[in-house]
Amino acid sequence: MNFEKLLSTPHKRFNPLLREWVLVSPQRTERPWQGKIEQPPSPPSVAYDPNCYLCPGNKRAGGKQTPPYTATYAFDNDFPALLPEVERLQNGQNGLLVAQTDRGICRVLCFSPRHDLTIPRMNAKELRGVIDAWIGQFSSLAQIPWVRHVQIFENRGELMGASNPHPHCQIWANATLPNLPAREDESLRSYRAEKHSCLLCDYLQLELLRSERIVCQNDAFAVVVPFWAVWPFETLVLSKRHATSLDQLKEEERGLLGDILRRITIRYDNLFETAFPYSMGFHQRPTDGQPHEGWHLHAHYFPPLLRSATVRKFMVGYELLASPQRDLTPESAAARLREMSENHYLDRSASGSPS
Ligand code: H2U
Ligand code: ZN
Repeated sequence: MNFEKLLSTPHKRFNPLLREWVLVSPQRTERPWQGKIEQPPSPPSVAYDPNCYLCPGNKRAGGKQTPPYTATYAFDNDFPALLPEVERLQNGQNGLLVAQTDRGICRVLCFSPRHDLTIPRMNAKELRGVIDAWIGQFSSLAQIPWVRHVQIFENRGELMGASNPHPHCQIWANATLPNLPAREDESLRSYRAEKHSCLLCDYLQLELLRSERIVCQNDAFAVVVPFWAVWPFETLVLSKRHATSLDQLKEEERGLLGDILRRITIRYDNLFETAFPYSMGFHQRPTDGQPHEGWHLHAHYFPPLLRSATVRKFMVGYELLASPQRDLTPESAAARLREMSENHYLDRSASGSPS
């Protein structure tokens, strides 16, 4: 295929993980914008906020007390979406009114006691603390016999619906495989059955060879704007070694995961010199007791911003009714992110050079 020509011609790209198409319209990037302008987010400037539910020593919204924690802090969500004990109910009238109860555990993990310390501004030790907490949460939840899936995710910024500016993520564990991991599971399994290799290992090799969509990498991880990206600056973080879940990462790889997450989030913040909003999360093997050797650990970043800190992409119209669509090509997005500095803009001196 002539990939060069794709960069100026409307076309569809196939997402092999979700087995769906995205429409790419590169000829449309100059389209004028007279629509919604968002307020740029103002990053929290205080290390401790007496009114924050998640700061150490404060009272939470539900009335519980947050202890004076000094590193990471995980607690059961005071307003959980799922409950561990529910009556088993199932309904399937005519295959049309289908419902069933699901049980689950929802937790919140504060990344640090500091109200203003986001992932891109953490040092290696602080990042390692977050990664160890993720691994600890994943491992302990995975051991619960009825837990079949553990989802770790971070909503960063008001634009993504985060309800609190204190850096944190959520962890939802439940008894059934949710929609998107289930679709990825099917794709990874059928690729393995057909080709006797791993879809994401093979994909990463192609991307490393071509390099046009690689944003950054280290010895253990690579960040790529996927060929089939939907969001303007969407990225995929892939482990270079075939590991099925975070708990399989070796000592050195855990440090390198912190390094790669810091580097991609600094690039994101630098892109529009703002606390770049996103939803991110890890996809890992199901936790039903089977080995799931075909699974390949990865993280998705889905940021909504399009052309500045104040203009976002809306998933509306054609996207809601027909198919996802993008104007900026994944290759241009990768090039933009690649040219960003890995010194955070807030750490630069007034002269503009890194401090
Ligand atoms: P988000 O910012 O991603 O919405 O996550 C914050 C979560 O923290 C949210 O699910 C919980 C909310 O229910 N929370 C508590 O459990 N206790 C509180 O005191 C505040 C927020
Ligand atoms: Zn706080």
